[in-house]
Amino acid sequence: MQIADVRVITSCPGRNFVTLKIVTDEGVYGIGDATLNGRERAVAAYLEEHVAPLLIGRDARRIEDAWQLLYRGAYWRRGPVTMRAIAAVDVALWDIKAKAAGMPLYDLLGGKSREGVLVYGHANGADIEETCDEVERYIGLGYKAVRAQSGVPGLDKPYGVGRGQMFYEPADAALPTETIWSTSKYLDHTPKLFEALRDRVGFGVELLHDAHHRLTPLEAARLGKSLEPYRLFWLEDVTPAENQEAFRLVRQHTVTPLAVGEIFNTLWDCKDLIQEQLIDFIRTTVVGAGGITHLRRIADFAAVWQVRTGCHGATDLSPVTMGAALHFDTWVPNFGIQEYMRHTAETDAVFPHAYRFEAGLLFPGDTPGHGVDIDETLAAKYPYDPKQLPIARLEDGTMWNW
Ligand code: KDG
Ligand code: MG
Repeated sequence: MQIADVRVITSCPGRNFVTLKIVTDEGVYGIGDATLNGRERAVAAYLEEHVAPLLIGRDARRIEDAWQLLYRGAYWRRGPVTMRAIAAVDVALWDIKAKAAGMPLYDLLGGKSREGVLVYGHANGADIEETCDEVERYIGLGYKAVRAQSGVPGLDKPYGVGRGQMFYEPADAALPTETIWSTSKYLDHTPKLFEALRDRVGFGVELLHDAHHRLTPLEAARLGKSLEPYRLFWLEDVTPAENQEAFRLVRQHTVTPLAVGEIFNTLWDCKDLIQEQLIDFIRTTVVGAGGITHLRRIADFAAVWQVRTGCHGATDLSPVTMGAALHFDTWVPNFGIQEYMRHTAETDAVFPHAYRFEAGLLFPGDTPGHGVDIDETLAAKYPYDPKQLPIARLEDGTMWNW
């Protein structure tokens, strides 16, 4: 079964997505996601110029060899652009193999470890009251786990607060929107949010929160400690993790569970965090970390230290990544939770998919492959629309982490 055609499809059905379609000489095709929010063209060019010519004529069944070719063979390793391009090829090839075998992908990976995939939704509000209302709305929709983000008094556009939608869409302008950040205002406010939430909804629902890389290790430790009474499922990205050792300080001071990794691309980015048991959940996902082939290695490594998975699943991860991640989640023994932000109706129409939500769980469906397709004719009606992520500055103008 040889690779006969490789197509890169860039489209904006509500937001930008880069999708890879690999077609074999036997007519079976596979779909992969290559979206890198705000830097879409870089991955599309990497795939078109440097990867597609290597794939034509290769045996589509040799997934591992293709992965090694693209990783080792490029000489220049790792990084978000390279690893997303590799992920797109890898996921498309797993899709082809599972379709050719007539199996849902989870069966090819080793079969179901669970019946359904626990997901968390995104509740956000302009203030504490509105956020509590939103969390209740999610509970009413059947969610068993909810991430809560609230506006902070004195800060205009804090991270994670949407505009009356069921999702938070940060990439909103062709040039980055500037936001202002104050750690002290945020640290004063956030424990009040979770106190109010537990008063309102009790302890029967899992609550999560994302600090989005804004804190220093000591501030992160303080936040973790102050949130302990409210028993979070996890506290995410409390401090940037380029320096993995920074998490030692956080860990020494709090038993609030920690989650990191949506911006990591390889096992090398998180191996110290995992083997020193500095985190509880690893957030790498299929498109971010080199596809099913590499994500599986990260998960197996994490299992040794009882670190569980928590795949990134914001709207910039296309339905293709969601579908593939759900098959992975259904199989992976050390599963923790899956993030789930709903896509717009336009996105769902361009990517017909087999997965469905029911009573707080997502189910990948049983169609052969990962169960997500692309309607190329419809995709062509939504041309690329350049959008970048916002940036954050401190109140004195200093550039900070968004
Ligand atoms: O593109 C950036 C988003 O994926 C990110 O801001 C979302 O932090 C995020 C999350 O936890 O979903
Ligand atoms: Mg996050």
